[in-house]
Amino acid sequence: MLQNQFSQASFDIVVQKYCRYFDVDSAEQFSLSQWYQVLAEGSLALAYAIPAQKKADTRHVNYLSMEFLIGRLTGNNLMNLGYYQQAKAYLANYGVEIVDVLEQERDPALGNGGLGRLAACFLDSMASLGQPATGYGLHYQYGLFKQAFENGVQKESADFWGRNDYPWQSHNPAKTQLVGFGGKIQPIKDDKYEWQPALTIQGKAYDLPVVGYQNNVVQPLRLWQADNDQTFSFEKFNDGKFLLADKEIVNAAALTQVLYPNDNHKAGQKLRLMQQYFHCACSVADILARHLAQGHRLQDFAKYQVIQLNDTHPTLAIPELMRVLLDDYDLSWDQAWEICSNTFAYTNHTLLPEALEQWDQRLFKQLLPRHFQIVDKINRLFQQKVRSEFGKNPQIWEKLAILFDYRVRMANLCVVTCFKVNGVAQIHSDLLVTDLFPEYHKIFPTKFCNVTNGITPRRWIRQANPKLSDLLDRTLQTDWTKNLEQLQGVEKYVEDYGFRTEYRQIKQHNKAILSAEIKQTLGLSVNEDAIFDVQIKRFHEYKRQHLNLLNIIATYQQLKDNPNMPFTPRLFVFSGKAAPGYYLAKNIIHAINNVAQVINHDKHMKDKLQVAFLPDYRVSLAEKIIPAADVSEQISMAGKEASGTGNMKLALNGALTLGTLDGANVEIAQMVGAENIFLFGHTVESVRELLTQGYDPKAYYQQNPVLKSAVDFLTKGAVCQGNKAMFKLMIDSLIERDPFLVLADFDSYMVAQQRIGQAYLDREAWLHSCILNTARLGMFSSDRSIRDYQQRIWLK
Ligand code: 8GP
Repeated sequence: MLQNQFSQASFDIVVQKYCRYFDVDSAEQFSLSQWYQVLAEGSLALAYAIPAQKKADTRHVNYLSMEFLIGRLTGNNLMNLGYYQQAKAYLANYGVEIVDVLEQERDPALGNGGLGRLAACFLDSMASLGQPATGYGLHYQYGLFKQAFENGVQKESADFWGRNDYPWQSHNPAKTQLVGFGGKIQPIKDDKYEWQPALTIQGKAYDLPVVGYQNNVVQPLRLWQADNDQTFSFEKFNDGKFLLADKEIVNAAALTQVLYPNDNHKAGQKLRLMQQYFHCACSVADILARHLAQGHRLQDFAKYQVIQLNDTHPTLAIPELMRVLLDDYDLSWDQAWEICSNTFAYTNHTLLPEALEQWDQRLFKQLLPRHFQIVDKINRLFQQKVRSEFGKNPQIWEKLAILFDYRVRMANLCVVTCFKVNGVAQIHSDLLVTDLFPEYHKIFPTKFCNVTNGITPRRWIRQANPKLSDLLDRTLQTDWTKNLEQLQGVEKYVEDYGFRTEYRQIKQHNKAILSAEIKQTLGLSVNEDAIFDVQIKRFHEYKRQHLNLLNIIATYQQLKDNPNMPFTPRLFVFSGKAAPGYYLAKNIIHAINNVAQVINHDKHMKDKLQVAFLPDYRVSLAEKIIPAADVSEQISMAGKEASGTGNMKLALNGALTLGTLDGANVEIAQMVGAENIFLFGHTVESVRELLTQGYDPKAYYQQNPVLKSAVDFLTKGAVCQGNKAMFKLMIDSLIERDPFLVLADFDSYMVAQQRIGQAYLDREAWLHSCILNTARLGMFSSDRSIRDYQQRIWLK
């Protein structure tokens, strides 16, 4: 039962206020964006009208993440509050459509991709399940860059998302923290030191309400913003000479200005290390303060708090908690270690070596002298343990050391300290043990576990696909969003004429909405009866958007040579950003755009083959693309995609997966059954075999005329405007090295695409598969993931 009733009066007050602010006589004169402000502020008041939860006798989850890709909040929060319909009616009284108002909201792009969006889904699920939790992140002034295309080339511009005017945040002055950097350490006694930082920065808390799904739970996402501390001392600052060179550091606010635009890649800069420490220091202080304020004893910290590290980015929370316990609370090393090693748990999101963070030891020591000392001691104690397990074995120590070769390895610090380490899909968790951390597994056999990712059905079906939600409501007569496994109930209706007709119409309706978006953004009229084949994700070589592209080119060439060949019309939709410094990924984007130009301007291809690359991929755009997709491209090289979550969103909304046996595709295939998914390509095992035999991509290129001609297409004519070298970066990488086996999987991929073309012709069988995908994807709710975290990690 909801305790609060939707209050028209509270909205009336906000309307009055904004009539004054906007200098208008009545709300009839509000523009849509003004209505958005009113709606968001009114909804925020309703969220905070829900009383704070009483102190629970369970562990509080502190979810530390440098990224939270929360998406638009107003519609989602109104839905979770249970007031969406009332708010809609309220606006309708003024002749205003709520959907038009909600379109005014900008997405706060406070993350890069997978891991950031996962964090947002988890917050929603924790609140919806009543798991006491606080999300801790950073209040970036600029989110992930905005992407535009100039002559097909990605251009980045600053995403000034309106941090200061964002209606869903509130400055919480009670929670301000102070964070030190640099300086000196003074020994006091034994393991106790006094750290005298050279520079102190203020961390201000900005809270956003995370609203549980119709359960009267609201808990914070707390984002830290750096500011100059009033007690800033130039004398001390000058003392830390290394900081002097960095003028920008004097301006503390610079610390939370930018989000590093890297996905699956480490960003080794000093400012990034400072950001990480700032995030951790503020969060640890806040967690400790809350723990003590709730009347718990310090010794019981691990009993009442768990700190979940979303990848290694918040690893500094470990030495920070150690430092505070040792130096400020006077605990012994063993007491402090006991607490830390029972409080922290670590989630790994990638096996890619270039993404595993390591810091230069000198930089680390300069910025965080006391933390370095603590990490050094953890490392030395661990070395003793390794020796007792493996004897004195330098090769093994080289792999396991936290400090090695003047580097500080964050993943190793996490594995050594945390009581649990998890991967994000079964295959990934297995590879974590067999490939990345086998020796650790030997030392700590019970530490490793799997929690397969999930997505929140509130945003990814209920909000993104209202028509499908309505059909599911009427069919299942239960609120399936609370227990997504109930979607199994749909299986009964897979042959039901009425259900099938509606399901089909909904997909067609969603395709029409996406077509309108494509028309508006790109000026391209698409064939709404074509297969909508979608690849939406960050650009990375391992995700192999260029494999998709090569098939598009080959298909185009076949259609040119043989215009009457049987062919099921296709619309290929791409969306996604490349890191600004990742030139190869940007080259792939450029190539897709130029190929799209050629194909879309070829009148013989009209309604047959079209390519739409929608710029500036973000949560709100994903919400439009996903419900309209027929085919979901999940084509990474096996062993490289930790999980994927787009694969789950697309399959739930009735797209059939075209994928490799990688990440969560493996589990999706198990759930939907082999007949309802299109698998292709090398497996983890056969990748390994091929690479040990010695892989020669050039041989594939030379021996396969279809492939050769597709690659060569990129060096000829209109696509490269006569500049043969335009896509050299990509082509050389493919032919000379091909680290992700694009050429080796090309044939198998093309065959799978042809199978899809065939399968789509039998529209009844295709629909059958789509419905079964929706019915069988229930386990991929992030509610299930959170329950797994509770059982396997948090509640032990
Ligand atoms: C991503 C993985 O690539 C993806 O497979 C997975 O579904 C997702 O995490 C959530 O678990 N990894 C990242 O987003 C990542 O490593 N990002 C960091 C470098 C920023």
